[in-house]
Amino acid sequence: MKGIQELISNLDRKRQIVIQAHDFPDHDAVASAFGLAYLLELNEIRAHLSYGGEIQSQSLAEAIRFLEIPIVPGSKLMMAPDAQIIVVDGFAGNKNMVGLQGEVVAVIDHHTPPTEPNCLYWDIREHYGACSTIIYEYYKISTAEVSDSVATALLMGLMMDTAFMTRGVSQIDLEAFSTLFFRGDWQAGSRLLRNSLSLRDLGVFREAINSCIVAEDFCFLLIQKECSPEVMALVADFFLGLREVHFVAVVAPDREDYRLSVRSEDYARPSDVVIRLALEGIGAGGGHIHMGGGSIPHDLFPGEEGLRRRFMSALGMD
Ligand SMILES: [Mn+2]
Repeated sequence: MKGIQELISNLDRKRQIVIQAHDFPDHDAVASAFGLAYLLELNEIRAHLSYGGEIQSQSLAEAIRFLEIPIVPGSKLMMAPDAQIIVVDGFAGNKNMVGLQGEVVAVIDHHTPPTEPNCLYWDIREHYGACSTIIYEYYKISTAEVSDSVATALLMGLMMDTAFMTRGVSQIDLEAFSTLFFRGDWQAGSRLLRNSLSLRDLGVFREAINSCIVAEDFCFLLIQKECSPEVMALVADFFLGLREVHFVAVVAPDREDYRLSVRSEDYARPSDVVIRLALEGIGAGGGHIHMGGGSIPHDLFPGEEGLRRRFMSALGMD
C-alpha cells in the first residue's frame, strides 16, 4: 500500500510544492488537498494549496472559512517555474484541470484515469468512495494524528462524494467514516453539507421540473438558467430519487462550453462509461459508476435532441 513516505521520497524539498485540487473544486478535492498539506507539514514539508477556476459552491466557501483552509485560486499563487505539483481528486490530463506551470510529480485520485498517469508518483484507488478516504489512510499508515479541522474536512469530503454513505461505499470508506465522524465536528460538517441550496436555486429546479424529458428510465435535462456545478449535481440527485428513473443527465451552458453532470444507479450502465461513449468525438467526460461529469465546447454541441439521442444510444436504448 502506498503512503506518505513514498510520496515524500519523490519530492524535492528544495523546490516549491503545490497541491492542486481540480477546477471548480468540490468538498472532496479541497479536503484531500488540505489533509495532505497538513500531513506533509507533520513531516516538515511545506506545501501551497490551490485550485483552478473558482469556488462556485457556497457551502464549500463556508467550509473553507470555517475550517480556515489556506487554499487560493491558482491565479493568485506565485508559482516557481520548477514548482512540483501534486494533483488530488483529479487527473492532470483531464479537461477539468487547468494547465499550470511547473511539473506534475504526483497524482492521488479515486477516478478512473483515461490513461495511465505519466509522473513520478501516482496512487489511484478507483473503488474508494472519496479521495478523502485515501488521505485518511495515509494518516493511518503513518500513525499521524489528524487535526480537528482536517478530520472535519475529510469527513465532509467523504459524505459529499458518497451522498451520505449511500453510493460507491467500500469497507475502508466505512472505517474512515466511523473514525473521522467522532474525531471531527460532524455536526458543523453535516449542517454545511445539508444546506447547499438557497432560495435563489429554486428557479433552476423549476426549470428542470418543467423541461425534463423521460424515456423509459432515462431522464435528460437541459437547463438554460445559470447554474453552478453543485446545483447541477443536486438537480441530478433529485431526479435520480424518482423511483422510475435510474439514469440522469443534466446539461447546462457555461461561458466556454456546455457542462454535464450524470448519475446512475445501474451497475450495468456506469456513469463514466456512458458519458464517454455519449460524448465521443464532441467532448470529454469521466467519473465513477454512480456519478460523472463532462463538457462539450459550444461549437461541437449537437443540440438538445442530438445530445439526448447520443445518450440513448450510449445507454443501449436504440
Ligand atoms: Mn472525489
